[in-house]
Amino acid sequence: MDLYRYRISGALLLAASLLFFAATGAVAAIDGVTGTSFSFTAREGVIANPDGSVIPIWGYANGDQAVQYPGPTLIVNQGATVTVTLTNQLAEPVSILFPGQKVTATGGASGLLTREALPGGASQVTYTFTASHPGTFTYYSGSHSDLQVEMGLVGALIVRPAGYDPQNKATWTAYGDARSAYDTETLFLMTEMDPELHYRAGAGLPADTTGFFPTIWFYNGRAAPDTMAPAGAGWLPNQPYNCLPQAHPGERVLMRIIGGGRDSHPHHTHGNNFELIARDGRLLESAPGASALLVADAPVFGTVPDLAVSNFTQAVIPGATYDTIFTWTGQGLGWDPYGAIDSACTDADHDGKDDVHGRMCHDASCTDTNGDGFDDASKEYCADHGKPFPVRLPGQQDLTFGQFYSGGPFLGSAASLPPGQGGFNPAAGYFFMWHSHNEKELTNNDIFPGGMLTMFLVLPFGTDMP
Ligand SMILES: [Cu+2]
Repeated sequence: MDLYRYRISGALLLAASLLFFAATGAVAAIDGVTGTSFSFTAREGVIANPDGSVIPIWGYANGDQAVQYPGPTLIVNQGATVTVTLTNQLAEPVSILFPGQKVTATGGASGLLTREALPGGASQVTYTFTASHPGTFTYYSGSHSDLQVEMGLVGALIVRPAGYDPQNKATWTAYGDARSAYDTETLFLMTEMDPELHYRAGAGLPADTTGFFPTIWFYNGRAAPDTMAPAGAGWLPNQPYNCLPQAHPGERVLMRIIGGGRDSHPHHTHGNNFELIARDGRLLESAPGASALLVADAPVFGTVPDLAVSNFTQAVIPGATYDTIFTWTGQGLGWDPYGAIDSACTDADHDGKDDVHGRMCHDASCTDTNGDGFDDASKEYCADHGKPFPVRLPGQQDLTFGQFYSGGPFLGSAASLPPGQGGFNPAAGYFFMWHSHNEKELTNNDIFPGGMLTMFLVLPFGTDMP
């Protein structure tokens, strides 16, 4: 996206950012259902979109909960025996495929690819598999798939590695070792819809998918700006998941990306490159344990598998999954994003910020004992430490404020704004647009901005996940 477009998009995005900051609770881990035994029902429902459209779907519901798009994210532990029992309330046979898993299916009726639950709710199928490999996987209907996956019968499967403990950050890895360690993770299940097919199928009419022409695009079942609204928002009862990557400088952000639809999508980050570390649930390594150290040319701190690939766009192919690690440091800006050194920074309440100005206080020196070029604690890029902001900011009365402007260009610097301005970025973070690099896919039924688009938020140190 160019800057001009970014600016005109602000008006719509601000509404979402407001909601975003109203959200509470840590979002370091992906939302989903945990356990070993699950009961899904395939049912009709609807989703609501930012363009005002209400689109009929066929979705998987978890237990007696609402039908949802996408299906419930299954989060299971490596080694667990997982069972999913499927009941069908749709008008045609339905099933679930778990690519990458050795599945035993019992009950129901024999279908083309697996056993199917027949219409009417009476015949159930139980799928059983052992989650032997950690990683990012998907599941979707193996019956009449050209229509049923389009209609919404698709979801994510995450297998936590052995030893994973949600309370112990030291155990947070995607694949069981330091090469896939992360501080925060976000799911990007990428899908698209042709609403005409949904209106026809939802009305019980024949829906010919050969004329497939999508006009709305989704991360985790939501089109922007709803991607940034809180998870579980009450006005989106069938779209419980949001898509809100966020991290402090230097932290490792795990993106779990899934091609969940029929089209390929170029998933694109701003702010830095990412390292692609795994595909389809397998690390990109030349031998088990082979690793590369990327400190010198960070984008990420620590190790990655030796065949990891650095890029700023990932082609996401239908049915495939990708794990990437992203880190933001501000390296290469050429100025100090924490603000010029202010020897008069007074921090009596020890919140890391100047008591009067609110801007981040930081040391007069960058402390780099391990020689990686970055401050040991803040991950500030030492070569830019203390470098002044490269232009002179106009006076307040001469500025037009962007919706996310905190009153100053520095991270954590919530400086004063005129009355009526601000409030959308109280943490004084940096926002980077992450989106599909196919610009057509940044719309909701031809209305820009929308679709496969969200914001990555850099949080200042001393501030927590909203
Ligand atoms: Cu862009």
